Amino acid sequence: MPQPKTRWDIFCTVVDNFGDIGVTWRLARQLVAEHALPVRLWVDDSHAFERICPEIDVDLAQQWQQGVEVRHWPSEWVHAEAADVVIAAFACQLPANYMDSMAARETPPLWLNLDYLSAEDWVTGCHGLPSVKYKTVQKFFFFPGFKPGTGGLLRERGLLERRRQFQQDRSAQRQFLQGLGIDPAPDAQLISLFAYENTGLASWLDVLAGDATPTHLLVPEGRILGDVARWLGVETLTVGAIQARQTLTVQVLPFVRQDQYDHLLWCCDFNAVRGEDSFVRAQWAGRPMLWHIYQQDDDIHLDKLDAFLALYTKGLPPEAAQAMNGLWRAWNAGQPIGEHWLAARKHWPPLQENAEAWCLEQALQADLATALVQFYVNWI
Ligand code: TRH
Repeated sequence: MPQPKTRWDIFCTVVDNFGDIGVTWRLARQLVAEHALPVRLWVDDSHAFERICPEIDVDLAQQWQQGVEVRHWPSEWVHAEAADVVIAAFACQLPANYMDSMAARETPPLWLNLDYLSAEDWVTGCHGLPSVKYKTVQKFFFFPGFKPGTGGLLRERGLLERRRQFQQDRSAQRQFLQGLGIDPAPDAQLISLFAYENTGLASWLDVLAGDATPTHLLVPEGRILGDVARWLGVETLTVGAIQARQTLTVQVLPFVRQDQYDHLLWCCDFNAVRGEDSFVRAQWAGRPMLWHIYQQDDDIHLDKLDAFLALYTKGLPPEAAQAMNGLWRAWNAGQPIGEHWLAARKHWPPLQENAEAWCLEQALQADLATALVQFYVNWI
């Protein structure tokens, strides 16, 4: 293991939404809490950060949050001495002066590009390869992933034990939900819905509303709310709104801290998630899920979707795998998913077992923070 004083800098530009800051904030906290490393997290957009960490003072250039030194990444860079390990998240461009300060060090730092998560085969071959060089400083690719030979997934120590304990404790779940003002009917299925705009939503809500089993749908405020409001036939939906149609109750939730969001996922029977970080957290929840992938140019995200589906459904009986594939593909094409939902419901027990088995299989890999620390140890 490295010297305790090995200093780490993580750079994050918020491109859009919350995934960039969501991933880097989680990683920074884990490096501090579990590896006792001094970590600076440089973020260019404190307002996005504030949504998932309300303690952030958006006016401060420097502050400490949960042991992490949080630094505002200004457009006019001020000098900062380069750390021993430098992580550029999602290929963000480091300030030119900082790169010079990396090159000016007696021993060059380990410079890593923390890439996007993908289940595609090529990731294993590219993980850990050298990338560009700046003067004496070599950059390396670091790929998170689902297979041995990748950098793994972010997973805090003891996460699955905590999750299982919580899922076995009905009163803890009730208390948590009540804290968010959620009071579902005892026989209702709980579903969380965090997604981008999606024209396929209405057909799902139609089916849920007409179902014999009541559903309590929890929708954190965000991009899908417009589609929900349209289906409900209301002008707007704000935090706290509760609307019922037949057997479906829809409730709009505020954005909560990351660990609260985890607990929400752990409470739900089914989680619709998106992007990268909530997608991973739903896997650790061990419950059936639906992924709204982040759209990329030329539909290259569809290859990523298929690559993940192939891995995730490999342990399912063929009909259940087919139902899952149909549901996920239709959702990501913005097509009606009502029929696909009903098809998936027919295979609920295997889908539940698969969600837990997948989670356990993924937990066999080293977590991403530990893999990063190990990468550094091997490198020196
Ligand atoms: O917000 P996302 O769509 O993020 C991203 C970005 O678009 C990014 O540019 C892109 O590269 C990436 O997706 C693939 O979805 P994601 O990744 O799930 O991030 C959401 C974060 O917000 C995650 O850390 C969980 C957190 N969150 C909360 O903390 N509280 C909440 O209430 C909710 C709903 C989410």
